[in-house]
Amino acid sequence: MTPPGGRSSLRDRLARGEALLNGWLHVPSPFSAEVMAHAGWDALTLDTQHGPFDFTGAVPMIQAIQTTGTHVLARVPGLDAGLIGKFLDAGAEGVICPVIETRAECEAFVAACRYPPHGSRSFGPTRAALHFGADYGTRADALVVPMPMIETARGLENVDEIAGVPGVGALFVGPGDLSLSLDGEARLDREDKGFLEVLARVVRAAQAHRVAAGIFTASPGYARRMLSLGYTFVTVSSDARLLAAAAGAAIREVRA
Ligand code: 3PY
Ligand code: MG
Repeated sequence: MTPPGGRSSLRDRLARGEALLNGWLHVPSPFSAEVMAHAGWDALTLDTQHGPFDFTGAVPMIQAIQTTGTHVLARVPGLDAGLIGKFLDAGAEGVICPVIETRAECEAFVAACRYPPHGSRSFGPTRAALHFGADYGTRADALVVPMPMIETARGLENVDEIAGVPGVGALFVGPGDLSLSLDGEARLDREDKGFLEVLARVVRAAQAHRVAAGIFTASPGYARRMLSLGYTFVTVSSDARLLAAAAGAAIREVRA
C-alpha cells in the first residue's frame, strides 16, 4: 500500500529490509516534532510511555510530522486496545507496544491494530482517512505496523513465538528494560559479549519469521553497530537528548 505522495509504506520498506533511521520524540511540541521531521529521519516515534505528553498532545505532533514524508509511529504506554485504535485513527502508521512477553499478548496487540476478520480494531479512521485516503479502511491492515517490544527476560524466552504471530511488522528491543530484567540494572549501548549475544538472538528470531528487528540506541556509533548486527529499524537517541547534547557542546565551545 502506498501512503500519500507515492512513497512506499513503512511496512513495505521494513519488509524489503531497508535500513531505516527512527527518531524518538520526548519534547511535547508540534514545532519541535516538525523540526525533527525536516532533519531527515525515515521515521519518528512519539513516545507516549515516557514522554511528557498524552494522546491530545500527540495529535498536533502527528499532524506536524505528516507535513513531510516521515513515517509516524506511536509508542503506547501499554497494551490498551482502545488507545492503540485512537493513535491509528489519528494517523500513526505503526505502534510500538512495551513489554510483550507471550504469544497471547502479542496476538492481542496485533489484533488491536487490525480490522476484523483478522483483528478487533473498531472502525473510525477519522484522521487516518484524511491522510492516507478515503479507502484507508480497506487497506489499513496492509499498512499498519505493529511492533511488539522485547524488553524482559520472559519476552526474550518467548521471542520466537512472538515473532511468529501473523501481522507483526518488526520486533523492537528496549535495551534499558531488558538489561533491568536480565541483570538488575537499566543500561543502554552495552558492549559486553553476553548482551550482544542476546541482541543477536532477537535478530535471528526476527529473520526466521521474516519480520524486521528494531532497537533503541543512545548514540550514532552504537546505532551503526546495531545495523551491522542485522537490525534495520534503528532509533538514535531522542530529541531531548540531542538538544541537550548540542546545547551543552555549544556552551562548552564558547566557554573554552
Ligand atoms: C528501553 O530501553 O527499555 C526502551 O523502552 C527504549 O525506549
Ligand atoms: Mg522500555
